[in-house]
Amino acid sequence: MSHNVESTAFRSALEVIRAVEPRVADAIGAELADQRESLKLIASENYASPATLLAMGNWFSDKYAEGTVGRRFYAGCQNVDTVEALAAEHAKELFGAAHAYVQPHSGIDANLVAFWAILADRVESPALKKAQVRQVNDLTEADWFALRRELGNQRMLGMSLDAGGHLTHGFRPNISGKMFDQRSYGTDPATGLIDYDRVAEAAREFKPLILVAGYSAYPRKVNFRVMREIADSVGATFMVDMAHFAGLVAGKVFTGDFDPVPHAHIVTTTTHKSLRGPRGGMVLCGPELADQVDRGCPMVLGGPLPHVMAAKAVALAEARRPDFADYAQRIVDNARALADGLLRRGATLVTGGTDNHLVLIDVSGYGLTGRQAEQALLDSGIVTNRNAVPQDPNGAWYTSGIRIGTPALTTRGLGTAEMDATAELMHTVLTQTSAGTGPDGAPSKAKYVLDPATAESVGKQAADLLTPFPLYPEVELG
Ligand code: DSN
Repeated sequence: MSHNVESTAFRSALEVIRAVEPRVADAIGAELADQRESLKLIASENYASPATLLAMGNWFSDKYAEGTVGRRFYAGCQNVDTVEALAAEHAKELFGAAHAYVQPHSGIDANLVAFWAILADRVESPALKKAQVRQVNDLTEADWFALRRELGNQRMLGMSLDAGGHLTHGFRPNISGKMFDQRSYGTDPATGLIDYDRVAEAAREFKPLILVAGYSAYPRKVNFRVMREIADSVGATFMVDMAHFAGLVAGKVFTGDFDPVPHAHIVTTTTHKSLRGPRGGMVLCGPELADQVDRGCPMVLGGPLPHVMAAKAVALAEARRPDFADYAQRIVDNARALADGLLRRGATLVTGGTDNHLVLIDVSGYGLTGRQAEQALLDSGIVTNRNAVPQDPNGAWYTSGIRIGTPALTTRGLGTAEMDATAELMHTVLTQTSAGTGPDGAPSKAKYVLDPATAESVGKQAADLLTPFPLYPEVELG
């Protein structure tokens, strides 16, 4: 039995929880077991360090702390101030940003904070000006009406969802698509790549207040210098959502034109994807937007989560260590090896490959929808998620794509040889699965046929692949 501190910490915590509600303790233990056993290829997931996880489980969770460091709406926030300031300091140093706001609870929240800050900064509104100088009580009904009309009538240009953009970049089912008069740019149908001339043309025609770059399913780098030039040419504020690739920016894999921080007016991110921190969000900006960004809570956000800010401080300190750069480079090397392995075995990849942490497979060539492929892979111990491909005929629910990413497996220590083996396992499942039919015999977009013996054999090989790379080897729950 191990007696290291991590095992002791987690075992003790589970013992305390078990005394109150054993089913919760069991579920936590089961989650670790499941994560240990699965070949996790979800591009947006990772494994935070024990220190990051432990920083979240404490009495900071009990504290209300609306406001910002040193300027709270509640008394007794001196320790919250310490961790919030530390997290912001680490973020500024890591990314070379003038200002960091570490309160957002998620990426969506971070984007809402940024939208508010940009609107407040950019929209010429006498009513808004009055509100900003704290004369809210003096606003007349006509002022409020003008304010709503002025704020609610602004334009955003972002990447379309099926080209790899995110829901919060103006897609209609999300509040961003309802708040803004939105238009999107896609990718070149022949190459799958962003066509910057087309983005510039769309910007010239549409004249957005905000130009958004960033993605959740685009497997290539984005040239943020060029995007900033486009934004400047039409007087737009340039916002980058780097949620997916923040770890690659932190690890200096994306530098120069591909580092969003020097080029964007405002950058948002999550902290739990390639950055490998706790679940949460963050906003980086220059001094011009800092004051509005800091109004995120209570303007847009509920009370800050001090326990998560403590964990952000820990994870960001980890990301400042030299070995994080090595980790970030290995993420990209692994994604390339996975893409190459799939291509060699005949897969069709959107854009023909990758230069970041993710790969998007068009599974229509196997005669499958994304939903069928996702489930068949899951049956075989490989966890992925279905995702639309550009101009997807199957829409966002069934889709024609499978998105995979390497941040999590790279954390476990798997390397390029294991990525090739993973490609082989995926190839086996995708070529051995066929589309099924519904009860009426009609073709189904959800049903599929895969010999259970094949699924079992692949699942066994996937488990064998993971055996030399134990997850949280320092944690033994006994
Ligand atoms: N859910 C995240 C992802 O998987 O990309 C983005 O919101």
